[in-house]
Amino acid sequence: MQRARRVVLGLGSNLGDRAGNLALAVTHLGAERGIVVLARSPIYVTPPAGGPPQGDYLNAAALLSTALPAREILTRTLAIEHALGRVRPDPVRWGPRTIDLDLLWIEGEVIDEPGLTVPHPRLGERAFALRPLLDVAPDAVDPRTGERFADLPAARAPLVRAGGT
Ligand code: A4P
Ligand code: MG
Repeated sequence: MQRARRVVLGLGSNLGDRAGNLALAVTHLGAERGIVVLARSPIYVTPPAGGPPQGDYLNAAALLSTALPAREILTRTLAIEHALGRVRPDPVRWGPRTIDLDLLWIEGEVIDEPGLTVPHPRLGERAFALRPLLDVAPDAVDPRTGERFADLPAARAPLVRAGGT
């Protein structure tokens, strides 16, 4: 069993009770054996990137401490997505969804396997993923390059916080 390390998940929702979906996902994560939720970011309202015309997303991130292997974390997040009503396979790529949980970053780990890439391949370009990650892990470094995520241009892109969060 490896030692616990920091893991950041990206959370997104643009269907149904969006804020409720994000909150429920964090509740489910905290109820998992072997996972401790250390922090969650503010919630941001973000225009959809890619995909068909669809409503705005709420995006956030959760900082976890866990010794679980990356594959096991993915299995658990897929189960939580399912429990929250995510329909798979997605009817449309990058279409609207009740909940999307992405494994954005695992401290010190690079994974390139079929069905699992960590850090998340589009993390560096997407303010809606990068900014919440930096809220909960401001010192996060890209293990592939040693570069601080905070130094990427997308880290400075403006993002709108949801009211009351
Ligand atoms: N997979 C591989 N690596 C990972 C990882 N690091 N984390 C595989 C999670 N999953 C990973 O993902 C498809 C498959 O990717 C999974 O079964 C897993 O084996 P998915 O969640 O079914 O589909 P997806 O999320 O639509 O695909 P993808 O390519 O991950 O899309 P993105 O990049 O997550 O984009 N706009 C805004 N404003 N906010 C958003 O949150 N999200 C998307 C989805 C598009 N536009 C958005 C947002
Ligand atoms: Mg996803």
